[in-house]
Amino acid sequence: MEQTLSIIKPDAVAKNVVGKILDRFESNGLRIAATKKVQLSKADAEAFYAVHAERPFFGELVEFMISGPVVVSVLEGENAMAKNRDLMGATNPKEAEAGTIRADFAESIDANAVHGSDSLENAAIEIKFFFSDREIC
Ligand code: YYY
Ligand code: MG
Repeated sequence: MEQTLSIIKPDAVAKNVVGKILDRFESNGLRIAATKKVQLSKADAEAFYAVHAERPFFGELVEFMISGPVVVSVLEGENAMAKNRDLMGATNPKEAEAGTIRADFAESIDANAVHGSDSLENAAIEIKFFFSDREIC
């Protein structure tokens, strides 16, 4: 069964909508194979977002991701990676379709509520970044 990584970002954790976001996954056929709340260090966030290291927003992205705890989950189901991206909506919440997580819970392009793996290859790397095999059920 396909797996993907989700992160509920500090803005959404601070707004106390973790349960509402996890419900979007479960209500749309995804299972939560693993989940935990984590406070990322600067080194964690820099390593996780290394692909964006040269982008102009990298410094702000890292500062935002360490501004409070996040909730990381492994989501499992048919087409889990693409399905999660659909449920998330566009990166900029102002462009996100109505009914998506970012349209409903995000404020801005930098504080945009959720992360989701963007390929199966990255999903495998990102899942390993956060979870050991025994944590995924
Ligand atoms: O995969 P996704 O999160 O939808 O967008 P990415 O292009 O991978 O960018 C990662 C992350 O960086 C985005 O969720 C917010 C932040 N960001 C930003 O702050 N400003 C931008 N112009 C683009 C992305
Ligand atoms: Mg991305």
